[in-house]
Amino acid sequence: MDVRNGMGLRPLGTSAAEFEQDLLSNLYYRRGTTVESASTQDAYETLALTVRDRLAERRVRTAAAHYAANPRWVYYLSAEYLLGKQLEQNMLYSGTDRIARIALQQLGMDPDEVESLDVEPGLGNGGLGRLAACLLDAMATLDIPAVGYGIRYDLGIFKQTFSDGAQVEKPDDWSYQGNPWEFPAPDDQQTVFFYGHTERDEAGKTTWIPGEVVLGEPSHMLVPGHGTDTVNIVRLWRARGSESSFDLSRFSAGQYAEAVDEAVHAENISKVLYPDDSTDSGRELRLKQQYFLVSCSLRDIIRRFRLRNSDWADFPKKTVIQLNDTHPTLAIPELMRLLVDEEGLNWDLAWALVRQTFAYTCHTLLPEALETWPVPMFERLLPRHLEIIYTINEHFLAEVREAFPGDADRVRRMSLIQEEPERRVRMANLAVVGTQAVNGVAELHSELLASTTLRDFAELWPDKFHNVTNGISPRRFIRIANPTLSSLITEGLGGDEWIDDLDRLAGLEALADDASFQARWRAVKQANKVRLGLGDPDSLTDVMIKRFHEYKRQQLKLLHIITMYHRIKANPGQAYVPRTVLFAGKAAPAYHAAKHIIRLINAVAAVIDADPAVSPYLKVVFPANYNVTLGSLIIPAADLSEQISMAGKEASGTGNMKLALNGALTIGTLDGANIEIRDRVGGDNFFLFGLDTPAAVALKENGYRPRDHYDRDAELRHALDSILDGKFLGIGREVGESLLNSDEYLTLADYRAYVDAQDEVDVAWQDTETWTRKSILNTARSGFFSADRTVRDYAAEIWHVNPVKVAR
Ligand code: 8GP
Repeated sequence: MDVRNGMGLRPLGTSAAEFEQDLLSNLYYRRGTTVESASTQDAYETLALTVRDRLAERRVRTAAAHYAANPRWVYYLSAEYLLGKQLEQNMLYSGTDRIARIALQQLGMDPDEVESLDVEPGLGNGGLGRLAACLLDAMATLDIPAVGYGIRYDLGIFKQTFSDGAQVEKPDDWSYQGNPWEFPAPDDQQTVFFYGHTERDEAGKTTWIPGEVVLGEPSHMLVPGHGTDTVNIVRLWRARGSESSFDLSRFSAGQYAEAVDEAVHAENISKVLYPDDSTDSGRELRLKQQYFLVSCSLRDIIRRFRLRNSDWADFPKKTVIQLNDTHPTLAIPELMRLLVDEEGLNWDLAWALVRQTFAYTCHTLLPEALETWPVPMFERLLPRHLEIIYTINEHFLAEVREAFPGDADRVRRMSLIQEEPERRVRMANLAVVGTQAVNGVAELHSELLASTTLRDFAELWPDKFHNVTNGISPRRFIRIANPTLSSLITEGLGGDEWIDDLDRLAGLEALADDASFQARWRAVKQANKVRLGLGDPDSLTDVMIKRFHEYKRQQLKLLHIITMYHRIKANPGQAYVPRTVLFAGKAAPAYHAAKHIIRLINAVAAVIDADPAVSPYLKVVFPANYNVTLGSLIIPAADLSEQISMAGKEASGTGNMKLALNGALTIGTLDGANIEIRDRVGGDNFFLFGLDTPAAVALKENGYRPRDHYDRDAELRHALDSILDGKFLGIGREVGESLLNSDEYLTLADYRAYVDAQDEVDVAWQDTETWTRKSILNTARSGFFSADRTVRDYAAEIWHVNPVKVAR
């Protein structure tokens, strides 16, 4: 039932005329202006509010249904969310996309111009943050009662610009103009403690006397499901100084900076997203951020639990908390603290409840990406939590000693505290010990976690380890990103049910050889290239879009480009397959090696562009500031998807799935989810090359010498020499030297196989019909990579939750 009826409110209309009326009303009452004097910003905010209003009613109904059901909830804790723009999504999900555009036109406004003001909240770095957003989308679509918790960073991931081809970072003040999608919830504000010391009374009860108190101010954004009435939320916390943090007497004395010192200090906690994708910044502020997120969220989770429940024994029955990597792992000792110190539960009962409540997803294999914190810093910031971790460790190591008597080395490796070379708290170990399930994000990754990175733990608790292969939102990454292909698919399949049931794409197999369907498939790709506006739409669009990291090997792609350049220079008369190579992605600001690669790419692009013998065949483009919005433009235009990481390094990848779903063919190694993509699309429709994980490991163990490959392969030598000799505007010697002298990620070892596979790509491209067939089959066979399937896997294997349908 429409809750508004009971409240005597009028239901919002579904016609363009009614939408227009609501626009006018919102313009007047919420922006205080009229059509005649509205700015584009006024129009945008009003449009957003009018769309939001239509989801708000579903949200109210969802909350009522959840309250009535008192279900088991999924609480997703993540330091990062890359949500992407909200407007287009919310128009689609609320069914207002068509009427909104008509209404705007009726009012004399340009819908495209108005919509262009929607800003992407860049509250994440890369794959991990975007996965969080895709999972929220799928949970809502599958009617799973869920709340995402995160931090409302004032400044999101930096804006990337280029100066002389080098990456320059600019702050991303994403909500400078306000954020119409956000609902503040001041009633649910929380208080967070830091520093100080602990005290114990005679009864043994411990109290934490904090040295700093900060407020956590929540707001939430709506997370609507597609094709259902469920609207979940993502609740983001912002740090605030308490009222007393403003020093009025200092202000009156003219000491303006000092007067706000304390408040500024507090607010810095949610000031900026840490821009490192895989390395530990080691800064106290980051640990503070993590505790801030955890402390606010747990208190909110408990508040919600108490709305319908009173017995702590029921807590794990009603609550599963998924830790998105180790960033929110402090939730484990924090829940222990709340249960033992504040609620007075005994340790053993509290520990049993905690362990049943949490689950942990690991997103990496790189040992340097596993977080650890120096004990002295940890102790200063969170004195009580360190005591709790010590106690957990004592009990845990006793368990290890019992299971593996006399194995002191194992005990040392598994301890929650690293002793050498300095004492540090190991967050991944804590995350495994304090949870009921641990999962990797692709089959290979989960196997490698259990056999290498977390092997000791998998030997102790084999049943705790799971695989849940990542997935992507079909709504965002094909329906919204690629509307023309979506229409063609809907026509081909005779309905649009595939959007929420992606396995139905298999029906396209029957059309893969149909000449007229193929022609239309190509026309869509062509139009998407034109829409992207980079390079010749007839050329093979070859894309590598992802964070810059040496393990992902943008440098390998670059060596291939330089090789193509040399071949064309050597034989200018010949016909070559024209290619547009597109790079996009950011490097962590302190990751110098990755930034050198960026600079070299831009230099190579400039040299090629200036060379009339080469530029008709080869163009390198590198649009700045890759984000969800730019990705959504590039992915539908891609012919070839570069997934060329060193085997055993990429946990999963999700860009690989987005590109395959949009009909790009993959050239890739046997790494991460590439393996599962190839298994499904078929070896004939995938360009495989390079060392597999065992071969890569063996090569490194036997003493890898990159120079051997350089000495042996003339084309490789030519490519590397041209870098070392400064042929590309004098840029990139660091890249060349690092490849020749260390090449940690086996770039040179895979070079020949890669270039040969690229030659096969050129051959395949020239057979247009066969290529189109492969492209259609890639889409047809990508249904497995829907985030809906991923969420179903989590729900069945790890969460054990059931959907709650929201009645109309
Ligand atoms: C990424 C992985 O690199 C990528 O393979 C995977 O697809 C994605 O997570 C989603 O599972 N990892 C991160 O983005 C990341 O920030 N990892 C740091 C925490 C180590």
